[in-house]
Amino acid sequence: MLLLNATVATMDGTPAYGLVEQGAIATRADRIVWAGPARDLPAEFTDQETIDLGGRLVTPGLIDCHTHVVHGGNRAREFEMRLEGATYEEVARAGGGIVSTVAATRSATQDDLVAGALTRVDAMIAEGVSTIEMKSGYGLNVENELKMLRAAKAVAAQRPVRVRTSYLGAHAVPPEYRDRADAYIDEVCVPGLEAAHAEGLVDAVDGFCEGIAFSPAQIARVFDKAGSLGIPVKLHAEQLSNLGGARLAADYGALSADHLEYANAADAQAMAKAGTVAVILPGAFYTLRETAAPPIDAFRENGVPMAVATDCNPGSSPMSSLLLSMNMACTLFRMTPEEALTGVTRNAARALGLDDAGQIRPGLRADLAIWDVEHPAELAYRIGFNPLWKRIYGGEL
Ligand code: DI6
Ligand code: FE
Repeated sequence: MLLLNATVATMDGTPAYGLVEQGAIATRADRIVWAGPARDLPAEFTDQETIDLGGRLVTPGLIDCHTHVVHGGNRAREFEMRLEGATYEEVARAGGGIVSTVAATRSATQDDLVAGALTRVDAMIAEGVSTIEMKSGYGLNVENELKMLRAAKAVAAQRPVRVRTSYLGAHAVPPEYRDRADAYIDEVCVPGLEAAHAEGLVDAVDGFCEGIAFSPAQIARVFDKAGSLGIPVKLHAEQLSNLGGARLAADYGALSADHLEYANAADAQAMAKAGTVAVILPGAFYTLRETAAPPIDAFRENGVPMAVATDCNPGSSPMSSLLLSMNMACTLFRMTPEEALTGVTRNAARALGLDDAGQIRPGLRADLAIWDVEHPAELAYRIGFNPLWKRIYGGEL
């Protein structure tokens, strides 16, 4: 395929979006084989099926690198109760909170989970997303953690989208292990990881390091098992308090540390040294009406790569719009539109350990989003508006 008359945001790390005006992109099978100014296009690519983009903007296909898109039920009633003045305890006593999602996920069949996820995944694809990370973490026993990961894989079989799975057995302590978090790690979380890995269901291992979840020492036990299995790690860190999760992640050479509202400059330095990506999740900040913002300036000054994701989940971020998360990252956290777009392309790929996506250059996958906009800043600027014109996934329109 040959795309002509394109404005190409290559996101290749050169300044100003790596923008090429009057550009051309050639693809063969599922790969980009050439990209650059049309006047430099080699003759060998001119005999291909040609699409004139009329000056439209082409970006790499977007990558949502942190989602809990597979889950049972929803928490709209809990949202309503909180707005009616119910306290957190009242919500919990009425069966709300994360435990209600665990119950709904356990009682769902794998097909139910796939059907529910597809409603959100389709919204993501409609916004130019081509790769989605999906976590387990609402099963919290071996059988149901495996069911969630199998459902994530099944989504990829039913839609033109790439799925990367993260095992999040250390997300919360289930009711049957109340006050026995250590036993949960040893008896469920670690054996569940071994079982999921044996089935080929784990691309990365994640955890929730927080007062209401697991301590750094407990997470370290899960990360040690991941290391012995050769699986990369990432971590929900410093979302509600600073427990040292970001430094733990850096110590383990994590792909990413995510949320980071309570991270500080020392955390940013440790992450920079380890090459750990900061995944910024403005949807959770917004939904929880958090007031502490992640230390964007410290990440910038230390050269920590920043990604942006939806955190799509039924509790703290019931959001499936990656474009909206880009807007929020700019308006709430003062990221630039270029940082936001880098955060859902090049740096999102890095947060998933992918070296074949997130930029437009020869050799990478032909996953492209074509937009009816004049300038890439428009993608972060508009609110609740989807300018996607067409999407190319694996070289297919
Ligand atoms: N941090 C979050 O914001 C979500 N999980 C996590 O580790 C919350 C998940 C939920 O409330 O269902
Ligand atoms: Fe999350």
